[in-house]
Amino acid sequence: MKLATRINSFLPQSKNDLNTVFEKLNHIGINYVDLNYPEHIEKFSPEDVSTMLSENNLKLNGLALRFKDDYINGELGNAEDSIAKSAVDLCRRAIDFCRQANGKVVTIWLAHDGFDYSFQINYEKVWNQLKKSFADIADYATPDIKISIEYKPFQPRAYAFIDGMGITGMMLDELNRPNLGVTLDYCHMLMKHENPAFAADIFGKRGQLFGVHLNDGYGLNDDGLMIGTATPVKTFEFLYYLKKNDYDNVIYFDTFPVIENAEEECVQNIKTIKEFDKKITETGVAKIQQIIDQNDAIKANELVHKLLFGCK
Ligand SMILES: [Mn+2]
Repeated sequence: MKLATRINSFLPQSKNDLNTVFEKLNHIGINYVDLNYPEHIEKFSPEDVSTMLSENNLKLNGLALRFKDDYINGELGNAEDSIAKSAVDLCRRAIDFCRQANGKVVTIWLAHDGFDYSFQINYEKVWNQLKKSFADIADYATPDIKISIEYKPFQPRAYAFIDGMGITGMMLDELNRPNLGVTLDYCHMLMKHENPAFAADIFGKRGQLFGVHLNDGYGLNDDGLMIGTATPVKTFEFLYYLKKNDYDNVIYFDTFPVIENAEEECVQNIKTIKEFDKKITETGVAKIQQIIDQNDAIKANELVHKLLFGCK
């Protein structure tokens, strides 16, 4: 399994030293890393990052854009042309850095493209602006870097623009770039009242699933709980579709241990995903599919009994 975890959960408990974080990750069995751009790499060159990672038996999965300060009223879709342009430039610099540091994916979560009030934005204008920007960014990243859109329905904005699987799918469809895909964040999907497995099947089947952020929550908030703790049945179904669709990219634990020790919390996530995976493998993808194909709620619940309680 290709596993990564949230660096910002480790930094405060590691004297804010990236190398100490990498040592800890290697020690507990994490093999991939996603870094925030520019936040995590400000002091480092791409070569520094490559060296630090390889010394700790880690590989760079990629970079995740973090837009701050100037971007609070929108990034790619900002109404000010100069700010929108600088957001695209930041993405281009992230692509350059990612390529030089041997990463594969640049993840874009548009935290501030959205709105808080009625009559606040021109939806069609923002849509066209985002489309043009994503096309530019994906073409700049061609052929070796993937661009992955991470959607979230709200927070920090009351309404995000790229808020769910539907509009993300529209964007991918209209742009039709082979290196443009999606990162599914499990908690974000629960916030949108999506069933995570649904998007995992649709995007997974189309070869558009470039990243997975696994965590758990209660749906009202981006809780970032340990995986499989709040909605284990949905987690089973989600992981089933990853396996069914031969998902071979990184699974990133996007969890927020604050009270907990970050290493212990991550070890628990690793243990949990291995247990889920073992149970799905033992039950069998073909067998599970056979049950789904019967479209029968009672049979589906029998499958849940089997997965959770080990019933025959
Ligand atoms: Mn995430």
